[in-house]
Amino acid sequence: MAEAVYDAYREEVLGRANVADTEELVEFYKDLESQHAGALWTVANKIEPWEPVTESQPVLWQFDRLREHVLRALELVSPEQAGRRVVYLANPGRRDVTAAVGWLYTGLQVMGPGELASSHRHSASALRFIMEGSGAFTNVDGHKMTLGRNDFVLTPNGTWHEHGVAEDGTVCIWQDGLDIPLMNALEANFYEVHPDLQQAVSFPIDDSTATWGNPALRPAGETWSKRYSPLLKYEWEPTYEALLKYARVTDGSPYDGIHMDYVNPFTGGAPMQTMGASMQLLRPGEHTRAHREVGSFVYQCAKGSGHSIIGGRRFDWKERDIFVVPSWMWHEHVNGSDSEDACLFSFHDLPTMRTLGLYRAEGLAENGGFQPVIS
Ligand code: GTQ
Repeated sequence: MAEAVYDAYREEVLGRANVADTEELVEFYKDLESQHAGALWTVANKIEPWEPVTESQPVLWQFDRLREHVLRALELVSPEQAGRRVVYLANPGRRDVTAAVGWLYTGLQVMGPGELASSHRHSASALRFIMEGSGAFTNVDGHKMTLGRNDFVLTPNGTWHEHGVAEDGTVCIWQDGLDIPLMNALEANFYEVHPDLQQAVSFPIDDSTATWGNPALRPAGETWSKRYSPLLKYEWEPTYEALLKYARVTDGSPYDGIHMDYVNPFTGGAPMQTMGASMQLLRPGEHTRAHREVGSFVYQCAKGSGHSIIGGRRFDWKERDIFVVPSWMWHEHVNGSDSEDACLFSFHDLPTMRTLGLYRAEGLAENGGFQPVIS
């Protein structure tokens, strides 16, 4: 049955709104409108869809096309002028908000040697994934961290944070991920500038990773009561090593290959309340099966190359490219190389979905689990 015919059938047979316009009804709708009111049955099917409907489109941003524009921002504005010198990624289906997908924001931040951005805090939670350059650092509530390639870093909501690059460093670019659109949708977003512009460094450099970032070892007697992870920086080398070790003993997920979540080491749960992140390894030639999930995903290729089929469309990616998967959209990943592994970093809003009891996932049953490719 064609989809439109099936929808009409479901509406009639399954008791969805199905009221034809008459002159009298149109008059009635106008009268209601003048009272800032409306008849539910005119909008019911739209506001209560059978399943999640996304306005976001699957999109891929090629880094080698964006990079020159990001570097141009370095010449055009200072961090003092801009606050944060960032080129954000805008989903073409979401002109109403600054969102990359769903209620998630992402952008590419660039800073040069000796530059400093002032300290602030906000209701939005933030994370970073380091793309290139050396000497970058961030200070989160007095915990100063050095940032290396493919490191994953947290800036939980409510924490003071600022970024910079050491005098002897190079131009650095990293990806920012924030739940700004979600905070604004909830009308819950506050923003504050630190009174000192630069906060003090109150702990030894990289103390959070030294304390909490050791595999399966928890510092004896240390406790933690905040709602986010005490580990603020997850370094690339141990992450990649963990994936390689796990790959030796598992077939992995049929949908995601060798797939590991960044967790709060104190609870084993999500690192922040609203957003989580993962790193996955696709073995040479691996082609995962299609599945879909309630939740929005922003991916960055951290290593290798391949393609993903998202909503029936093919997106080819290589290192540093960024792409998004909207909620409840079929997606599958392919490592295009026969000899090299490929790694995809991703962040998502699954902690929000899980907290609210909304998370669901399903695998594609038809066609051996692979989508027909439209384009
Ligand atoms: O570094 O705090 O890309 O507040 C957008 C908003 C980065 C940040 C962004 C922000 C930040």
